[in-house]
Amino acid sequence: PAPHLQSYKDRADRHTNLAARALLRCMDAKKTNLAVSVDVTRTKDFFDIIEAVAPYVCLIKTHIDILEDWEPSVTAKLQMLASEHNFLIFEDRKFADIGNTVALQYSSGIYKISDWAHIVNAHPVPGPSVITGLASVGMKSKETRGLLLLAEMSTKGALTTGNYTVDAVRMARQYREFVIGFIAQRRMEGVGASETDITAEEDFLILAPGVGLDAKGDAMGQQYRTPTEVVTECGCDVIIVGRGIIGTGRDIDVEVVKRQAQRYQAAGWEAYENRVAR
Ligand code: BMP
Repeated sequence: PAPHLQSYKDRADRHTNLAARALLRCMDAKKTNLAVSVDVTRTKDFFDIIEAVAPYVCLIKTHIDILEDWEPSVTAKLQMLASEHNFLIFEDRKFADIGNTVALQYSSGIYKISDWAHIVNAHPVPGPSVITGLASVGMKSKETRGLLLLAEMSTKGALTTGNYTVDAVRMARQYREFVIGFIAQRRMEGVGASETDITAEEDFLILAPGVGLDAKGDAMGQQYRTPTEVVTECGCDVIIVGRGIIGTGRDIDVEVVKRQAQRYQAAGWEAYENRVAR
């Protein structure tokens, strides 16, 4: 059967990339396909949110460069929490430059992303060299690292359509040891593939942003769908939720954050169970 009709556990047992395997294992063990996007600018809020949602997530998604009071101890603590609470870390860096530059942006600068992020993502726009550049760092790491390509975006008017998406999937197929899946809005197996392109062991994870239970969008082009639409109907594996959980106000209410995380975890898991039971 297609990957999205199999259980996360079976897929974990079969997956050859260690980061993908760890993520699927964690999803199965914690019964969650929820990733929380911790888009806040103060380190205190960042950790308050992570500690509140940790039991309910498989993945914490960061934009590390929006923290105004970042210091090296932040990423050290994040790593500690990840192993303590069993979740993976995804830095949403969206690399999009020549291979040499993305390798430096991944490994160096003040953030040294490859030291602590299990998963990163890249725009396919530069072509395959963006993958090989990042792989020159990620595949050397002793740790388990994986890359997601942005095959589709959630925003109104996104240019990630048609042949662009098809070519993104073709690129990923050439580098299956490092590219573990896509940021996308639906499954990608059928996209741009002739029968011979797809091998039985191909299992790309689909992580979908643009998920909300209460709002349809924001004032800046974001569009939301429900976990049922995203997971059951479109076959995505992980729901990425930011403001639906952390709220839009300046102050963080950890009790509300916790309740919303539980709510999205339950909705995401039910949507998954309805999918594999079909
Ligand atoms: P929110 O749920 O608050 O709309 O946040 C969505 C998060 O996912 C943001 O961090 C954004 O950068 C990211 N994202 C997205 O919304 N759409 C995409 O297509 C790709 C993204 O990484």
